[in-house]
Amino acid sequence: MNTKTQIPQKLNKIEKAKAQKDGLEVKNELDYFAQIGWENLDKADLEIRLKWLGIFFRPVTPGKFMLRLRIPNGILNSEQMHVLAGIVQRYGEDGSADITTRQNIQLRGIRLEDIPNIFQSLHNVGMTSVQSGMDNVRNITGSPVAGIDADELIDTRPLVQKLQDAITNHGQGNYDFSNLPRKFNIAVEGGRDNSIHGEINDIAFIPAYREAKLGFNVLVGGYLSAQRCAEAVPINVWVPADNDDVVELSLAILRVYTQNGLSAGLREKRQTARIMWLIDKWGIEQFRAKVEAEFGKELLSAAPKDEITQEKKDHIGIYPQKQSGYSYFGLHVPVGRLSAETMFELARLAEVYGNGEIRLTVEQNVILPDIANENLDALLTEPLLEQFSINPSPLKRSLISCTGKQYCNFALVETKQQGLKIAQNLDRELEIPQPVRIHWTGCPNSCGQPQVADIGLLGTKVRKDGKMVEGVDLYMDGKVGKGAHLGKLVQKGIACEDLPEVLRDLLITKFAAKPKVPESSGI
Ligand code: SRM
Ligand code: SF4
Repeated sequence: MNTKTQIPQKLNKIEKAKAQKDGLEVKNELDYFAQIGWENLDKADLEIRLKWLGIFFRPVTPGKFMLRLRIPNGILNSEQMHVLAGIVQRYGEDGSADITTRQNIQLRGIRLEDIPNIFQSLHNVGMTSVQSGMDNVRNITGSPVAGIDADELIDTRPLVQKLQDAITNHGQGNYDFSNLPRKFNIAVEGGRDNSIHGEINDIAFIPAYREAKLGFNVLVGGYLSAQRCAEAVPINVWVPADNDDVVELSLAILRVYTQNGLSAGLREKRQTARIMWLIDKWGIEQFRAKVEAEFGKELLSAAPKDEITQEKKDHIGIYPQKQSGYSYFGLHVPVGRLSAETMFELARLAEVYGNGEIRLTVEQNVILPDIANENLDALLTEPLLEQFSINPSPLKRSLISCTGKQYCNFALVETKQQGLKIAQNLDRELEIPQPVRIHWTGCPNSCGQPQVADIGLLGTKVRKDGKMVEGVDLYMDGKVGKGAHLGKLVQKGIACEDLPEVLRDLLITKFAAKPKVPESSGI
């Protein structure tokens, strides 16, 4: 085939690579890749297409790949966690894992030659990493306490699973949805606290009653990026929760996005390719009409109000479930970092005390559900709870961080360790009466969502004393839960070395923190 004459020149580099060979094609070449070694792979296969299988070449640690899974609704079982722990364990010091801001897990240290075996072991326990990166629908988030929350309106678990199955062809890969103009995020909320950050998803399903029937109002187009951050907007659609309309509507939106990507110019510039740009171009009415035509039946107008009535919960601590006699434990995992050891331990605790289930939150933490109340005291004595506390200090508790410089080549600053250290020190120095959500992100891509934070820190470079040093831009006043809205940039270019001082002042002046009184010397 003479690709040069068939691939439109105006396509961006990624689009050209996709037009030459769909990302999913590398699925059939993994044994061959394992044989020839990563150094001998075609550059586009290595750096672009492997991401269709969730395999990320890391220029910071060449040869040691990151594997991004899919954990629908953030729920996995102990057997699956065991398998993931075993995978990273074999890489010794290189092996670790992160809970992500999309209720998901990424594994580190992976060697390409092991991928065929790893994929087999994931398949054996019903897991997949397919279509978790690049121009695909990313891990689909749902209420972390689905099915156990007494205030729940809709159990999101079956809906999220059905969505994932339809979009990924039950984890096998689905060419119908493997060539979107850009990444795509879907979130399904079933509770009252907007636990999934509906406002920053390309599609968000938000619980709402229409004529006394329970279903979802639908928001579209929310996203964060270096170019622009946009809150999701209502599309004036309501779908019931008790049939397949959530899935069918999502697929219709994805088809409209995919099919019009070229004609609407989305495939020319990566920076203006998210679905919000299509909505802007057409206007929400025309966008809705196109989606309705693709959906194939009349779309109902949105319910007058939604049911998000609560402040966002972080789920850390012990909470009664709607099942009488049972509680869930929310464990704080500092900046989401897991080791093989802690993963094995989580699996064991879930088996011994719960029903084997482990849940993840977008705050990068873990929930162990279904703990019989008579076992609460015993679980409290487990050594893992010293590391993954149910009652962490206030700033540490609400700290979120993207990957940062340790593994990400986009990063302008180290995030996780620095964020943790500063939070711990300020927790020691200050009495902080209310939770303050600090989000760190290593570059303007905003994976650590600084715009949803009380205090958002976005990595940058700063000139200080004639030298370029690591710094951050400061965002403030992001609101989550009920009435969510994005925060604003309030100060540019704070050198990281000055940050503890700046944060201390902010906490005192804006969040009513007070310096702790030093303990009396007893003299
Ligand atoms: Fe992200 C790219 C990590 C959530 C916006 N993101 C990347 C890459 C793949 C860049 C790269 O190749 O190195 C990062 C991988 C680093 C690594 O080794 O871990 C990366 N993003 C992450 C994670 C792991 C951050 C975390 O520590 O939790 C999150 C993985 C989620 C998942 O499980 O799928 C992650 N990324 C997000 C979010 C938050 C969210 O979804 O709520 C956003 C903003 C929301 C959004 O997408 O609208 C986000 N990531 C981006 C962007 C900017 C997208 C854009 O439209 O411009 C990029 C760059 C890109 O796509 O070109 C990016
Ligand atoms: Fe990497 Fe930037 Fe995303 Fe952090 S925000 S993970 S530094 S791309």
